[in-house]
Amino acid sequence: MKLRMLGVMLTTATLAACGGGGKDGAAPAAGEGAAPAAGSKTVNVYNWSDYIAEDTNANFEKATGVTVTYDVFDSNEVLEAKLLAGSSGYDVVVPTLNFLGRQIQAGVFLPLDKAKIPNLANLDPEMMKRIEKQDPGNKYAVPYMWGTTGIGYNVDKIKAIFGNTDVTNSWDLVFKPENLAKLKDCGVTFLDTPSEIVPIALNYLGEDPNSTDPKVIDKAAALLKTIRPSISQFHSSSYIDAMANGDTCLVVGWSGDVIQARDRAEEAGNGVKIAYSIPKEGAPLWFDMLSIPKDAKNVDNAYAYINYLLDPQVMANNSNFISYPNAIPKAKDLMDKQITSDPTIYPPPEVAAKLFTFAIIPPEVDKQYTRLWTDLKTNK
Ligand code: N2P
Repeated sequence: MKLRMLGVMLTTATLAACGGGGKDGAAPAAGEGAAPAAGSKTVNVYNWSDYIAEDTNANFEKATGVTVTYDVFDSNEVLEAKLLAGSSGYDVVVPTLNFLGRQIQAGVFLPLDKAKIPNLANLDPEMMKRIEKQDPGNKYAVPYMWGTTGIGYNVDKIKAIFGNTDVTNSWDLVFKPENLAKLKDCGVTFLDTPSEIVPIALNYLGEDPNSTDPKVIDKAAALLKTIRPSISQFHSSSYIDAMANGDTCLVVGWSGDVIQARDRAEEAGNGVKIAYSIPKEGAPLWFDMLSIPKDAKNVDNAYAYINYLLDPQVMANNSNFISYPNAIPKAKDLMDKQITSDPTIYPPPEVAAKLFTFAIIPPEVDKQYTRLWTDLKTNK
C-alpha cells in the first residue's frame, strides 16, 4: 500500500527522473522476458507519469544488467515537441496512437525489427488490426496500455449536491453550465490538452469528434467557454492526488488515473470515495504506444526493454499497479480479477460500442486547437 502511494506521488510531484524500486510482483528470468543486451548498458525511457509498477525497472535491470534512466511526462504535446525537435536523448517513448500516427509521417521513429521483440507474439491480433489504421503494418510501435477518458468524481460530494450519482452517467454534468457551477467550490479539473477535450465537447454536441471543419471546432470552443468559470484547474497528472485528498471533486481525466485516486484514498483511509464513469454519450478510447526514436543511441537496449514490458507477467504486474488495461490476453488472465471485472476499467461491449478514437489531426486544425486552448485557459 505504502509503495503504491509513494511511487505515484514521486512521479506526479516531480515529473522527473525516477528509477524502479519496490518489491511487488515477480520478475521473469532473463531468458523469458528480456535478452541481455550487448554494448552500452543503459536505456533512456520517457513514459507517462503514474504508468508503471514500482519494481518493473529494477526487475528489468536485474534481468539484463541494463540501467534504466526513467523520465516521465503527462502531455502528448510536450512529448511531441521533443520528438520533432530531435535529439531527445530517449531510446523508448510512449505517444498516444493518434500522435504517433502523425509523428510517423514526420519520420520520427525507427521501423521496428520485429525479430528483436519475440514477445510481440503475445499481443492481441484484433487490437493490432485496429492500431494498424494509424501505424500501417504495425511497423513502428506496439501498444503498452489503453484506456478511456471520462468523469472522475467524489461520490459523497456528488450525492450531497445532486441527491445521487446518476448525473455522472451523462456529459450533461460537465457541459451544462448550471451543473458544473454547483461543483465549482469543491474543485473541477480538466486534462490540460485540447487534443482530448475538444473531441469530447464535439461528441457531446452531436458532431464528429474528429471534425476538421473550423466552424464546427468553434462550436466546441464556444461550449467550453460557457463552463470555463467553473473550471478550477487544467492539469494532466496532479489530479490523482488532488482527488484522493478531497481537494478536487470532479475531473475530466483518464480511467486508470481516477482508479489510482480511488485506491490512494482507500489506502490513506481518509474517507474520500472516488469513482469513474464513462458517460452514456460516449467517450474517447485511446492506445499508448511503445516506440523507438530513430536517433536513439541504445537501440538494442530499447528492444530489450520493450520486449520485457510485453512479457505477460510483467504486463500483468504493471496493469495491476496502475489500473489500465493492456493488449496482451495472457496478461489479462494473470491480473487481479477485481481489475479485469471492473466495467470502468475494461468496458463491457455495450459501453465499448459507444467509445470513439482520435484521428490524426492536420497542422491547421492543430493550430486552431492550440489557439482556442490558450484562449480558454487564459480567459476565465
Ligand atoms: C497516465 C496517463 C496515461 C494516459 N498517467 C494518457 N494516454
